[in-house]
Amino acid sequence: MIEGDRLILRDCRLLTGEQVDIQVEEGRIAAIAPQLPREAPRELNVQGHLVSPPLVESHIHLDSALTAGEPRYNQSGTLFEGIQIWGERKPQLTRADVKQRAMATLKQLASQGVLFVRTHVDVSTPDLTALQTLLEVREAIQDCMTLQVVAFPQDGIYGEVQTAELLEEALKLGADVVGGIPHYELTREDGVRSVHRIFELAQQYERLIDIHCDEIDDDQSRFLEVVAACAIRSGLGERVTASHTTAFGSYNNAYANKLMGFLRRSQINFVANPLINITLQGRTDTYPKRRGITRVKELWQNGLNVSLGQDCIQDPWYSLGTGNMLDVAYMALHVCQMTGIEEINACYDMVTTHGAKTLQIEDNYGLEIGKPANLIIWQADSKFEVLRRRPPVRYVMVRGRLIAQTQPAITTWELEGKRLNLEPSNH
Ligand code: 17E
Ligand code: FE2
Repeated sequence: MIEGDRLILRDCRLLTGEQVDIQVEEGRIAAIAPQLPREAPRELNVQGHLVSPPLVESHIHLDSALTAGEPRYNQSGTLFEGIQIWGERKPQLTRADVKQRAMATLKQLASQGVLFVRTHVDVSTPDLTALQTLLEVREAIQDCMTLQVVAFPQDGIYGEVQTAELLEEALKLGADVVGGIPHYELTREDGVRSVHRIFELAQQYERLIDIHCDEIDDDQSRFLEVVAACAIRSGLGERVTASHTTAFGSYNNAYANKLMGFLRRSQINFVANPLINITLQGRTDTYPKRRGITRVKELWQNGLNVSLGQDCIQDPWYSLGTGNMLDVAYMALHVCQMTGIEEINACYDMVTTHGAKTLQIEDNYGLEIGKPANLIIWQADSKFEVLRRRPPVRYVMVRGRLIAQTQPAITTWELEGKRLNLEPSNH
């Protein structure tokens, strides 16, 4: 175990390709330069591997994680059956249950290099058990991970009488972000009203906004324009995030092109969740079948900030998931056809720096002098190679402390009696 006070990481490869040493003092990055003089008591030889800022999970639901099959599995594979099953599981939530599953999921994430997480937590409940638990978890893990809690009314702000109040109560209790789900409000008018209410609350309590927006294949689901308009008028801009926005993939191009201009003006962030939405969406299509993902490539080409999330790990919406952000980036790369080299590199950015921008944590994120020494090390030499091979994260470091390491798999061959040991980096 390497202690946090003083340390030099030797022979690091940065994402820019530069070869440098990195000096850590009292948990912060003190110097980045080629061949720093030997003066730290401890050294870690990185052997030319890639040193990156940590992965960022910008959209997950920790309250429902690890509940797949409880009380039953999702047979239709739709968002709506998922909401129904979750509605059956919700009455069984206790603090101990939520805490155990959230901590287990966070540990999965941290061991794979994710140190910054934004979780949505359902507040459409009779009480705020899950929300209060996640706020406690946020404090309990703060020395290791940064957790942002979104107060998320899964059944709509106006679906039941008490939810609007519970949403506000969640903010009073300390939720970091106001959430919403306008496409699931009972009427279009309620959806519009819910977006206005979310902006009102965000301004009153000085919180960020992250709305589940237009997560449906309906080309008439158009709450994104309402979110953009509110972001422009309020000036909240980059403090606002639109999650999912899968209907954007179904809009006609005439409307989509007009909207893109408004989105550029708004400067809001986008989160796509390709693993989930490639399975949830398109369920009412026969063939041709839609891909159920927002216009990630075009948003990125228009200079808008797009990050990626897992959304689910083993829950009523998605029974798979291992906490690996590279699975998410890899799926995005394929489904959005981002196969050009710059596009592949951008998919890596979407689970790192772009996620940090969505979370508005850039002041504490990145490999820069003075910032906390939070970093991960890949046995690979470029973003491209990380995504092509998807190796495990070799080292995870928090404020100069090594908190997790994973040994690479070694393949052993037996060929005509000779043993060959192949380095996994040769694959
Ligand atoms: N709730 C929702 O509205 N949409 C989702 N994709 C999940 C939960 C996972
Ligand atoms: Fe979600």
